[in-house]
Parts: sequence; structure tokens; C-alpha cells
Amino acid sequence: MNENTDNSNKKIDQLKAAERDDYDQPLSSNEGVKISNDEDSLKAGDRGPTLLEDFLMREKLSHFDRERIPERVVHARGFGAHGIFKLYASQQELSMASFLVDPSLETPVFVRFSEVAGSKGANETNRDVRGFAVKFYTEDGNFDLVGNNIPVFFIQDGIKFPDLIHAVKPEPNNEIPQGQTAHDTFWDFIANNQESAAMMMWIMSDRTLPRSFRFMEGFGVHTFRVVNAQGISRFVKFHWKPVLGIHSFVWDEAQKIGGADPDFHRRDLWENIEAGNFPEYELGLQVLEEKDEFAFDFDILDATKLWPEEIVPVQIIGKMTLNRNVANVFAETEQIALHPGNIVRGIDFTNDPLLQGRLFSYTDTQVARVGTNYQELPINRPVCPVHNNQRDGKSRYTINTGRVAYHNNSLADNTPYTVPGTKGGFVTYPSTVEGQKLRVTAPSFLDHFSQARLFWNSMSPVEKSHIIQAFSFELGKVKSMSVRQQVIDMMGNISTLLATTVADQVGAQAPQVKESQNTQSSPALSMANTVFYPNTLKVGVIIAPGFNGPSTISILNEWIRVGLRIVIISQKQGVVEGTDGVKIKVDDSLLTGSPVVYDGLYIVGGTYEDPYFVTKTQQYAAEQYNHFKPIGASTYGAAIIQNLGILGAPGVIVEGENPSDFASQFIQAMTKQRFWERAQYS
Ligand code: HDE
Repeated sequence: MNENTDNSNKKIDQLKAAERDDYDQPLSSNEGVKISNDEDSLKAGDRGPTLLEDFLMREKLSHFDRERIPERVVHARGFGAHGIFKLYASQQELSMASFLVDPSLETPVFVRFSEVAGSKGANETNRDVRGFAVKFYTEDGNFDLVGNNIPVFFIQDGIKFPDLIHAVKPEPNNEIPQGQTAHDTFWDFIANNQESAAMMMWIMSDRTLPRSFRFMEGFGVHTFRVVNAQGISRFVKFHWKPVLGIHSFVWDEAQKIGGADPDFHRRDLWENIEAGNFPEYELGLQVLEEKDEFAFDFDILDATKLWPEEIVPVQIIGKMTLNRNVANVFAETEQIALHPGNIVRGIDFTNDPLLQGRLFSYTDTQVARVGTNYQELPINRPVCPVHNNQRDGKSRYTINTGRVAYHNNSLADNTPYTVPGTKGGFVTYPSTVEGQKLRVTAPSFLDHFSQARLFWNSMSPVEKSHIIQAFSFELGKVKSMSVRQQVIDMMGNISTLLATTVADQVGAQAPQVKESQNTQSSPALSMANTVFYPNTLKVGVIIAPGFNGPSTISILNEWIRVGLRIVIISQKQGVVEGTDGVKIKVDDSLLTGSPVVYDGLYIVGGTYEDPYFVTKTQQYAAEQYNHFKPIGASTYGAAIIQNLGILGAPGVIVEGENPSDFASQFIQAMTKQRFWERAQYS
């Protein structure tokens, strides 16, 4: 709980009214009857059967029996937090939405990050797209930006979504594999629905292995409209840019972290918010004038396409700060009902057929998952007033007074009354619609490979090698040789080099198709061009009794000053004493810690080191090294890892005479984060 933080806002105040604190209160039934014994059921004799009249046991068990609601069909595993959004400057030229007009407003937000494919209990570091869904509790009502961490999607039309999801979910005959794309039905879908080509490239890149939710971009994906007070509409794409940059795991690391800490992502978010390292994301807009609707060689209504940032720049307009953890995950994160159809005046839809499908699906799923009156739940209620003639339904919470529940009426003076657009009412943008009713794909949606190639062209050599590895892994797990070959042939349309290299890895034939001739690239797509900071990165510090007390403390203090987070690891938990009487409390033993969960490692060692300590420390160092992460070592530490043969390699820094020099070299290494050049070195 967050009693000691005061990041309150209108939404938090509203939620507080629904909170119940049971501490130091008498135990009671839900009917308010005080309970004298909560351990024994009511029996006929002390060894006899339990009696049906035991209303206390019946209530307790039957409520327990209904504790679960259906998990989300997709994005089942997720984690959320509260925060605020603030504009840098008014965007009234673009939109009349109050939260985009008034820079003095702090709009409360709730964010739910998620993994798409896995079930509610899935491992969080699987290769997967991440959901990035934000509910803005604005003065005009709730606006939901239900996006992903990838700017394009697999399919172009909502009607195909169940097919995509049936293909990616565990195969129904044996429910294997959980939360993974590396299986036959998924790749069979991809090869036979080639509009997924661009998305296929994105998901095989490191974007699907984010270092944490704090280091990933968010995208609204679809083209939306913004509409200003003069009624002028423009096309817009929404972007979230993480202030700490976009960073990812390497595949081997992600797999191992999944074992060491399957809750890695929620833990990272939760811990950082608790520690006051509030994650920040800037909101950006790509804006297109209506007249430019047909100015590109792709259709702006096609969700498998992005607008290259070099052609349509992202204008940064404000910042979201996540500053408060939830009080109760079920009540808030699980019951939140996000919906791309929740828009406010100043924002509107386009004819993107994927978006159009979503507009139906989300309300439908919330009614099925949470219930008819889901909008009344504390987490879903807007912070502005709600008045209408909707009534009743299962679990109705509001007590609507009066006898009039219809419109028009005279008995209640025709209230609640409608509000014209000029006074704040929502009015749909009157876009022109024409044409015959047809069940077809527009010809302008048919180029599937140019942007897939654009993505490939934009990758750094390291990113390209990771994409090749990812395809080799995923297709290598596909049992059907026919499916493997179909995917290789599809990839041939994107890059002959990519397809032939992977074909060789998975025992398939080189493709017989011509690769895309698109020579464009978009530097904004490469994570190599992101920003790098040491802030909030975790350093595992391995110490043993007799360590150099004063220099270790001065080094750690310098690191803490630049925002690095320190985890002290030793053979056992408790307190370890170094020279000069310096004592340090141990956070993790070599057993409860893990060689893979730290962003960097500092091996301090000490004068007392037993064989277990040495072997384990070497194991920690080897994993760090193989994952290209910084390693620092004192002279004791260097002796321990001597026979790994990594001393002198890039990003392996040994302490010299001056602790302060070492401290700053290590900070530089942490800022760089990965030493890819080791791939050539080792
Ligand atoms: Fe979703 N999606 N989706 N989706 N989606 C759901 O809604 C659906 C799509 C996204 O944290 C479901 O409340 C259809 C694109 C996120 O609560 C469901 C189509 C994008 C979340 C649903 C799409 C998303 C969902 C499941 C194709 C990125 C999690 C439970 C027309 C822009 C929200 C729920 C949260 C959740 C349907 C495509 C993102 C079934 C039919 C494209 C982040 O309604």
C-alpha cells in the first residue's frame, strides 16, 4: 500500500471511497453478523457430519467458489499502475479534448501492461508482443488508448482476429506450448495470411523481449482522428516514448529469467514505483492533414503499416508518470475494462477495418468477463458525473432515484438533458462514406512486403543477427517441414539473405522468390538509436567476509548517486563484515539471487572464500558475460573469475589503484548496457 506517498488525484480519491481496511476490526459475515469461531464448522457432535444450517461456512465456501472471473481471452497476464498525464503545451489546434487543451490539468491515468498469448499464470519474459493500455480519466469522460509495444499488427480486418488467436494459443489437442509462438499452428497461420509479414519481422526482433515495461514504446497502432473546436479533423497515430529508452533482453537471458523469476516484469514495475523511480513515457503524435490521406504508397487505414517517423515526425506533447501501485490487483488491474471505443470529444475513429472490429469486441468481452454493470466498478468509473436512463442489470450498484427513466419526458423536465456539441456534447465527426457494401480487401492493402523490408533494412547488424536467431529457433521448433518451408518462402519476399540463412539453420530449401526492392530504412525503428542511461539499472554486488570496506562503500555510494540500484549478494544472508569494521546487509544469498536478473555485476569478493562461493560467483560472471552485460571486479574478484578467460574483454573492468576511476568507468559501462563486441571477441 502507498500510505507514505501522496500521489493522490481525483481518481485515487474516488477509489479510496471504495476501499475497506479490515485491520483491527471484528470478523463478520457479509451480512454483518459478528463471528465467534472461524475455524470449526457446525457439526452434529464433535465427530459428526457438518450441518447444512451452517450459514457461516456456506457463505465462506460459496464466495470462495466464485472468486475467479474468466481471464481475458488475450492479454490475460498483465500488471497495472496509476499515474498522471500532463501536457507540455496546449494542443487545441489539433483537438478539443480537454486533456489535450489545458496544460495545467493533471489527468489521472491507469495503465495495464500485458503479455498477449500466455494465460494468466504465464511466464512474463516469453517472446511476445506487450499490451500497453492506458485509461485516461478525463473531464470529458474516459479515453482509452489500448495499444501495444509494436506499431503494426498481424492482420488488417477484425474478422480474422479469432483465427490469429486460435493459431497462437496453445494447440488445443494437448495445450502446448504456453505463451509461445514457437509452434506449428502459429507459423502455419503466418505463412497463410501474408499480411502478417511486417509484424512477423517485429516479433522476431528483440522488441518482443523488453527489458521491462519501463523500457518499451507504446503505439495506438490504428489511425485515429483528432478534431478541434472548429470541427477540423486530422489523422493521427499515438506513440508512447519511454524516457529511459527502449531496451531489451537477449533471448537466452529472457528464457533463463523466466525460470528464475516468472514475475520479473511486474516485480520490476512494482519495485520501481515503490522506490519512487516513477516510470515516465512521453506522448507523441504523428499528424496528417485530411488532404494527405492518399499521399503514401501504403493505405493509412491499414494497421499492418506504420508511418515512418522520418516522413511524419512524432510531435511530443506531454508526459505520463506512473507514480502509484494498486492497492488490490483483482479490484483494479483485473477488473479494469479497457476499450479502444472509449473516446471523448476531440478524438474520433477512422474506417480502419481492424479498429472497426475492435469497437464491437471489447464491450462484448467486458460484459462476458466482468458483467453488465462493469462500468460502475470503482476502477472503471469516470471522474466526471454519469447521468442517463440505463437501468438495472446484474449487480447494479447505483440507486437511481425518481420514476422517470426515459427520454423524452415531461415529468422530469426532459432531464437528464442532451448537450449540444458547442457546449461539450460528443458529436461524431461527419466523415463522408460512399461505395457499395462489399466483403473484400481493398487493393491498397495488398502490398505486404515493402514495410517488412523497411524494418529489416533499418536494423543494426546485432539486431539482424538476433532476428536470424529468433527465426531459427521458432521455425526449428515447428514440426511440419511444409510449414517451415512456407515461412521460408514468405521470408524470401523480404530478404533473400535472411531467408537463405534461416533455411540453412532449419533444414529447409532456399526460397525461389524475388526479394522486395524497397531500399528505404527508418533509423527510428532501430533500438540501437535509442537513449542510454544508468538510472534504475540493477547491479548485483557479490561480497565475502574481509572485503575492502571503505573502497566498496565509496564505490557503491557513487553508483547510488547516479541512480543505479544495488543488490548485495553473498554466500549466506545476514550481515557481512569487511575491513575497517564496515558491515553490509545481504539482500540475496547466491542461492536466492540469480545469475541472470541483474543488469550488471560487481565482484568484490573478500578474504574468506570457499569453493561454493567461487564456483557460484564464476557462474554469475559467466552468465553476465554471455549476455553482454557489464562486469566489474576488485582484485579479489578478478582472481575468482581469472580462469573464465574474460578479463580484458570489453565491458569487464578491473579495479585499479583509484576506486573513484573504477566507479566512473563502471557507470559508463552500465550506461552502455551491452557489449555486443564480445560476440567477436570470444
Ligand atoms: Fe485487443 N483484445 N483485439 N488488440 N487488446 C483484448 O479485450 C481484439 C488488437 C489489446 O489490458 C480483449 O478486455 C480484437 C490490437 C490490449 O485489459 C478482446 C482485435 C491491439 C488488450 C480483444 C484486437 C490490441 C487487448 C481481451 C482485432 C493493439 C488488453 C480482453 C480486431 C492496438 C487490455 C479485453 C487490457 C484485449 C479483442 C486487436 C491491444 C477480446 C477483436 C490491434 C493492450 O476484446
